[in-house]
Amino acid sequence: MSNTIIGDAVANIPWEDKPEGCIDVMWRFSGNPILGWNPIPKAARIYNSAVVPYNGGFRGVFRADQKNGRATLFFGKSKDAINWEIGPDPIEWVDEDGNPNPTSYAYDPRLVKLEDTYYIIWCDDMHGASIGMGKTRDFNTFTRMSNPLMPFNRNGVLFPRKINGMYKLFSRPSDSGHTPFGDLFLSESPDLKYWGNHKYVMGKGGQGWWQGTKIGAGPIPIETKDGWLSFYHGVSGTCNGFVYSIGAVILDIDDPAKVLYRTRDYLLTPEKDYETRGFVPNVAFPCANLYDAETGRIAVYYGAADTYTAIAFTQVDELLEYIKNNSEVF
Ligand code: BMA
Repeated sequence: MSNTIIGDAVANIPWEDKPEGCIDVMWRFSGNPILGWNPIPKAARIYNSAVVPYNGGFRGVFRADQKNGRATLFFGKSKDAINWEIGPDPIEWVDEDGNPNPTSYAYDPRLVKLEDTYYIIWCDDMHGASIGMGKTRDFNTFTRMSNPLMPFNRNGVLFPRKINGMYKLFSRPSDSGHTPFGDLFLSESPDLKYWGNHKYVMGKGGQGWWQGTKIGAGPIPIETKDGWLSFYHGVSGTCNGFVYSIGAVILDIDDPAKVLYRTRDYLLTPEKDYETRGFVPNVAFPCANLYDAETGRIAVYYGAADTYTAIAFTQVDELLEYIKNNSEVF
């Protein structure tokens, strides 16, 4: 029993106990990667993807780079959140009137249940990288909504409930290329359409060189008794290119623009072959988490090397304690 997470008990999320001798607070699934090269006929690589519990099983929205190189979103379902049935075709988006409303490209989806609707947030093309938003109730009809923020922006992450009557959205303002900068901001909306009251949350850098170039929000934040637990990616610029690692932050429960604690050291950095070798080497990019509120088990889904989908585990009480005791000074 843990009861530190305020949320549902989902006993069948993927889980493995920490391997004997492991000193880390986050550890990898021994079955990684769960998706490899050419996982379905229409995709070369599926990674940076989002999953949620659904009717005793799981559903997901997957970033699939097709064989023409373009990133597209596919729908998938699974009984165990490890073995996925994805596609075979990309999601066919419609507008609010039910007319076709295709994306030109779409990547790095996040997926969250808010009230009785599942919302998908992704990196969309609005004359350059911008945040896209859409919704579905049944994973059959997918409706595109208006873009919440102006370009250029990426890593939009919606909170799983309203806070003081307002929806909250993380974003990371950027440029139209492989952005060499980036901090985390928070916006709010009464209706998921009009967004404002933008606030700075936290920036790159600090003591941790692993997050010295840019940072970006990751999975949907998890509500805990100590605040919002939010995994994010931190990027280091090396002479061989960017390196993407995973960190975490605890934010004030009533005002998530307020940082309480933030990891000084990364929780996971590319080490394994499937993280250090692939289409883009040295990338661990978290986009989803599943949790079981009863045991405090958390499974983090991350894209590895822009090629694979992988899972890492952590336990909420151990993790919160670790973050508090090894926090960034800011
Ligand atoms: C970012 C995004 C991610 C990708 C990462 C590393 O800018 O495009 O989708 O995983 O770069 O290539």
